[in-house]
Amino acid sequence: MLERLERQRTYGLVGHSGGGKTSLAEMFLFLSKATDRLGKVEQGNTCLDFEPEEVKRRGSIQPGFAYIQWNKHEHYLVDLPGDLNFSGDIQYLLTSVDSVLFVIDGLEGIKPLSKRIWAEVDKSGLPVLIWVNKVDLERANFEHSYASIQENLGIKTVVLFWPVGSGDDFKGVVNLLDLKFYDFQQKKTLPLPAELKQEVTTLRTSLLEDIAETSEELMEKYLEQGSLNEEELLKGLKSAMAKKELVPVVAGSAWQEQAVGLLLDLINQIFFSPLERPKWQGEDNTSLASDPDGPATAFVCKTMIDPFAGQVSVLRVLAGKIMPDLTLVNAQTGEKEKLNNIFRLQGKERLPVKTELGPGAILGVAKLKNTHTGDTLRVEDSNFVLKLPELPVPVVSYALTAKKQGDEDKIFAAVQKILEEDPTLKLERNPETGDMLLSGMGQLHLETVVEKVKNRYNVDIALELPHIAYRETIKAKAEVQGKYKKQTGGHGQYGDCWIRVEPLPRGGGYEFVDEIVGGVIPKQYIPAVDAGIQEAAAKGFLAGYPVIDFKVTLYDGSYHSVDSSELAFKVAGSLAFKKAMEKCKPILLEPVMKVVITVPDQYMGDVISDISGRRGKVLGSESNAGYTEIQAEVPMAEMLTYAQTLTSMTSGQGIYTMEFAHYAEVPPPLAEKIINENKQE
Ligand SMILES: Nc1nc2c(ncn2[C@@H]2O[C@H](COP(=O)(O)OP(=O)(O)O)[C@@H](O)[C@H]2O)c(=O)[nH]1
Ligand SMILES: [Mg+2]
Repeated sequence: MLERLERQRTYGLVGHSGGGKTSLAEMFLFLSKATDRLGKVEQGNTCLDFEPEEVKRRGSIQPGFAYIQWNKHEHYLVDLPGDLNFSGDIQYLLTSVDSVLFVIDGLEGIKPLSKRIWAEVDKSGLPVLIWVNKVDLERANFEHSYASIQENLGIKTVVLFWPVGSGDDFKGVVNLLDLKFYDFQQKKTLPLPAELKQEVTTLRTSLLEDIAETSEELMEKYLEQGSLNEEELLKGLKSAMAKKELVPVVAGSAWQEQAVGLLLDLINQIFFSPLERPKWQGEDNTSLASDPDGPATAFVCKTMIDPFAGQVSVLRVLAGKIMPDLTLVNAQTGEKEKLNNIFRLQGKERLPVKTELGPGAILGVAKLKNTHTGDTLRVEDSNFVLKLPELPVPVVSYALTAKKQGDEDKIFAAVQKILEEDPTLKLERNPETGDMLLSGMGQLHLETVVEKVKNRYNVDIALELPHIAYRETIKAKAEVQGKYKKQTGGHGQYGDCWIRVEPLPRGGGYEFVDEIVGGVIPKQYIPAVDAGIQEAAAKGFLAGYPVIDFKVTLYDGSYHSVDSSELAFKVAGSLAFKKAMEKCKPILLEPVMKVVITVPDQYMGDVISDISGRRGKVLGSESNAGYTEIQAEVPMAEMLTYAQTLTSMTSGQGIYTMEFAHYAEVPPPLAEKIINENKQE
């Protein structure tokens, strides 16, 4: 098995949507004969974008998994979504691969959103190889793309495949590792043409120097021999990649199969095998070696729901050996899970596996009992739990409603199933507003949920703006009496209390102070007064929203030895509260969000003036590497459709995060409008 694992590569194709990741993976499948027909994204017939939502969009919204064999090596490859709407997948899958093939569009170079995705790759610490794609296009410009990589990604790069020509004139690439010229027309390797020698010599020298500089030993050799042989170069390069000191760059075209075969060879040469990767980091400072003889352990990096076959868990084998019928324990749920059938994933196809698979394998298993994305499966006597990357908090929320009457009950169950697939989605009922709220990373994220529910369960959902959870409070102090007295035939009702009501600072909540002396209200009735006040406060006074941030002091009252009861004092409390509200200058409060917006510098002015237009307050801004981060506080009611605005204002280059900050007074004219609307309802 060791020998086999040395020849195994597990990597992710990462990069901005549209760069050509899926097309490249599709070409990998075709060249390696894993498929006999080349799928094309725009024809909607690729192996990897098979979900109806992807076929419709002509683009990936789900990760794709594939397995190929190339020159006696096995590759497990993952085509990651190229959009931060799917950050959850990006994070968990970066955790599950050993290397990254970063794909950029040779026409556009590094786009602002590629930079954001790069930031995730950078955080993952994985070795990276950059593929500059689409060099076949007329306006493609490798020099420009290469410069934009150096300028934007803040890394030291070296060129490994140097493209000769571009567009229709893209003749071939020079592999600077072996100094051979690969000719596209003849589809073979040729000696280096004389006219390229000078340029190639310069590039080769800087490659040698850059690699030599990463290790003292290599530098000595280089100075001694005046060169490095291919083996030394590769070894040096691999270790520099692992230390994140160098990122090699290659160029070609996924579409025309230009240099894709060379790329596969290079992956065999410079990506880590699972035996070479660093140890897995677990919780509580534990670690686990990526060792086939270690305790069998796997990470659930994705869950997919197939309406027919049910749930498929995708596992990355971290250590040990996994084979059909193996039973593992879920570290999170404690459940014993038997892996009845295991299979490799090839898009939607399943390739059954009968043998044992070691670390690095990515495989699917159907119908586990109680296992979710992010869980660790392990042998019984292990205590290893993989440390998870931190997931971003969902920023965009919509209320879900049924388009067809009678579908309301189905919505919750159907959406709940989709949630299994994606830990960055949240579904909750807001008991106060009655909304069924779905929260996610962005509009696109939530729309794909709605599409999936429609395609899989035939339930039509509309996304609507959520209701705002307003609050009420007071601005003045008052002392009032609440007296409840009822004389009926027999047993009467008597409760009487004097309370002082005063405002508390924002966030102060509710306080109740008992200052009764001499038993003017007997002890057992005091909690009833408190309860009566709280009950009335929850129902609100102005517009039916809970009253918060006030203090009540119960300081006087009276009782009747026969007619007094808990109920009577509760009613007295609530009467007192209502009377107090009339005198205490009640106001309406609204939730204010802390918003952090990041946009390319040139949009800063527009974004700031838009925030002011939303009754927002800009707290500060900071510029760094072409981006400005703006911190602001904005009422939630003004942020409900912000995602769309920001996208159109910044051509899709802005992002933001948002969290609840505090409640603040609604300006009086607006408050009046909200109060009137609520009265009508
Ligand atoms: N000319 C050209 N077009 C390409 C190439 N690779 C991908 N494309 C096109 O670029 C678009 C986006 O490709 P896709 O593979 O979906 O990108 P992804 O979002 O990164 O997976 C599609 O229309 C592809 O046909 C390439 O090498 N050359
Ligand atoms: Mg794609």
